[in-house]
Amino acid sequence: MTTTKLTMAQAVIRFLVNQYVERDGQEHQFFAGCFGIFGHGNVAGIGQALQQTPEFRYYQTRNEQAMVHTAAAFAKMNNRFRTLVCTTSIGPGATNMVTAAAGATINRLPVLLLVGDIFARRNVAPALQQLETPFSQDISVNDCFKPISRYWDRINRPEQIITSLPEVMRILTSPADTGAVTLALPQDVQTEAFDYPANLFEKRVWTIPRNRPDEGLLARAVGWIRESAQPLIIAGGGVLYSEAVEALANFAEQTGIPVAETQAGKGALPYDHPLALGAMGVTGTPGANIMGREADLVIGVGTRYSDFTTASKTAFQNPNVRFVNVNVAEIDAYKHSAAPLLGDARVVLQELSAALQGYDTGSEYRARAQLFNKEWDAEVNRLYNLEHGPPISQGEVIGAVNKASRPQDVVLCAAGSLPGDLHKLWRTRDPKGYHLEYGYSCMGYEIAGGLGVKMADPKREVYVMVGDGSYLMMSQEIVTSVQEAYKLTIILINNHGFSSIGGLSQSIGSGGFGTKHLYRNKDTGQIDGERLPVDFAANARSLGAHVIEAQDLPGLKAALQEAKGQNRTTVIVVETDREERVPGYESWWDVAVAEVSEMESVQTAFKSYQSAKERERYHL
Ligand SMILES: Cc1ncc(C[n+]2csc(CCOP(=O)(O)OP(=O)(O)O)c2C)c(N)n1
Ligand SMILES: [Mg+2]
Repeated sequence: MTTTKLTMAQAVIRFLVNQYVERDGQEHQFFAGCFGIFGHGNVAGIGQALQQTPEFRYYQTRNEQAMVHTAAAFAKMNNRFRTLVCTTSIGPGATNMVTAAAGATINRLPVLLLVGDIFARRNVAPALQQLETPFSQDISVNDCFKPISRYWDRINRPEQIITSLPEVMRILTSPADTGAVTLALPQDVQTEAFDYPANLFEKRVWTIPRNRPDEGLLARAVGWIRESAQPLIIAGGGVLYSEAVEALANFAEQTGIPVAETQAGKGALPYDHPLALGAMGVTGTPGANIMGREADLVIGVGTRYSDFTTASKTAFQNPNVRFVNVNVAEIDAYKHSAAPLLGDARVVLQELSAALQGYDTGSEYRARAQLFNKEWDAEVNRLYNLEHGPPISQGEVIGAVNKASRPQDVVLCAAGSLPGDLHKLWRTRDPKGYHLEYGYSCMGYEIAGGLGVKMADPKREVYVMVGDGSYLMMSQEIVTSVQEAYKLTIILINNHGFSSIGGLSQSIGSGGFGTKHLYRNKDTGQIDGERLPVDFAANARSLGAHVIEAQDLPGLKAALQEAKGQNRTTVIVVETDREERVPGYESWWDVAVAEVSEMESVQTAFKSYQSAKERERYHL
C-alpha cells in the first residue's frame, strides 16, 4: 500500500480539497475553502495545514457564529452543491458556533465544523478553557454539538479520520440527512503524523441522486389527485434545491393546481404567474390562505410544514382534506398522514405530470387563482405606495428595494418583522432571488449570510435587509465583506427596537414590554425613558462601509441608486414607523397566552386565544 505521511490536520485538509459532488452530469468542488479563527486548539493543527495548502483558501471571520451563517448561506445559494469549512479553537471559539450550527441543521444546509478539542493525551489537563466533569474525562464543551449535528465524531487517534471522513461526506451530500457535521479534533492529535493510505486523497465524486418514489404510493397519490376538486400545491425549499422550478410550473400549468409558497420555497414560481398565490400561512396572502382553508387535497413539495406554513395547524379546514407529500426526507414525507412520495422533487413532479394526463381543475378554479393573484398585486402596490410619514412604512422600504433591484439580485433577511412582510410583499422574479433564513429565524444571520450569498454568486447584487435589533446583535462581518471585496448593500431599518416582538407582546396583552430601545427611566424604574442615542451610520462607517442616511422615500430611492455605483459594502440607514405594520391576512399563529394574570389585557387576550386555538386540527 502506498502511504503518505501527514499530520492528521494536513490529511483532513488534503482529503477535503478533493471532494466533489455531481448531479445531472454537473460537477462541483464541494468545499470552497475554510473560514476560521485560530487559537491554541487549532493553530498548530488545522491552521498549519491550511497555511501549507493555499489552494484551499483560508478566510477570516470576526465571530465564529457568523462564519457558520456565512457557510450555510453559501450552501443555500449553491443549492447545497457547495459549502465552506469552519474551524475554531477549543472552548468559547467552538461553542460560539452552536447557535449557527443549529440553524444550519434546522434549515437542512451542509456545514462542516472542525472544532479543536482538549488533549486526548490528558496528562496536561485541564488545558486552558477545558471543561472538567467529575464523573468522566470523556466530555468536553464540544459535546454541546451532538444534538444539533447530523454527524458528530471525536478523533482520538489520527487513523480514525480514514473511516470518519467518508461518513462526513455521506451526510453532508445527502439531500435528506444534511446539516451541520462536527468533527472534534483534539489539539494534540491534529498535529500527530500518520502514514495515510494515498488513495484517501484521490478525487472523489459524490453523486446526489434523484430518487424515484414507490410505484404503489405514486398510484395512490395520483388517485387522490384525480379525485380532488380543490387541490393546492405548497412549494417548499426542496423545489429550489432539487432545481425543480420548471417541473413545478409544468405540473401546475398542466393540471391547473395553484401554488402557494413557504419562506424557503418563495421564488418557485415568479410572482406574476397566473397560478401563483404567493406566500402561504401566518405570513401569507388571502389567496393562499383561503384556497388552503378550502382545499380537499394539499400537495406539499419539499416542505417541512412549519407552524408558519400550517398557521399552527389551522390552515386546512376542509373536513376531507388529504395530503400528498413529495420529499426526500421520510420525516417530512409522512407528515399529516400523507401519501408519502419519497423522492426527488423534480422527478416526482415529472412522474405525476405523466400520470395525470387529462386531469384539470377546470377554468373556473384556474380563474379564481388568477384573480387572487391580481388582487394581491394590487394590495402590494397599495403597501409599496402608502405615502406614510416620514418616518415611512416598512412596506414602502420593501417596495423601493424591490424596484431598485434587478430580477437576478438577491434579497436576504432572517428575523424581526421583515421576514413576514417580505414573504408577503417581495415580488420574486428569479428562483434564487429571495433568501430567507426562517427555519431558525436567527437574528444576526443577515449580514454574515449576505456575505455567503455574495461569495456564492458575485455577479448578483445582494440586498441585506436588517432591523436595528438584529444589526446590533451581529454586524461585524461588514469588516470581512470589505476585506474580501464582496460588496453588500445593507438596508438597516431603524424602528428603535423590536417592532415584531412589540406587536406580538401587544397581542398577548403585554403592550410591548421590553421591546423598545429606551433609557431606563429614573422616575418609573422601567425602560421607558428617552430614545437611546445609537448612531448606526457612525457604527457602520467605523467598520469600513460606505454609509448613506435616508430620511424619506425619495431619499431612500436616491440612496439605493447611489449604492449601485459603489463597489464597497454600503449601508443605508432608514428610519421607519414601528407601528405602521403590514397587516395579517386570513391566518393565525399559536403563541400561548398566560392562563391567569392580574392584568386585564392579558385576560382578554387569553379569551380570544382560547377560541382561536379551537381551530387547530390533527391531520390523522
Ligand atoms: C438570536 C435571536 N434572539 C431572539 C430572537 C427573538 N426575536 C425575534 S424578532 C426579534 C426582534 C428583532 O428586532 P429588529 O431586528 O429590530 O426587527 P423588528 O422586529 O424591529 O422588525 C427578536 C428579539 C431571535 N429570533 N433570534
Ligand atoms: Mg427594529
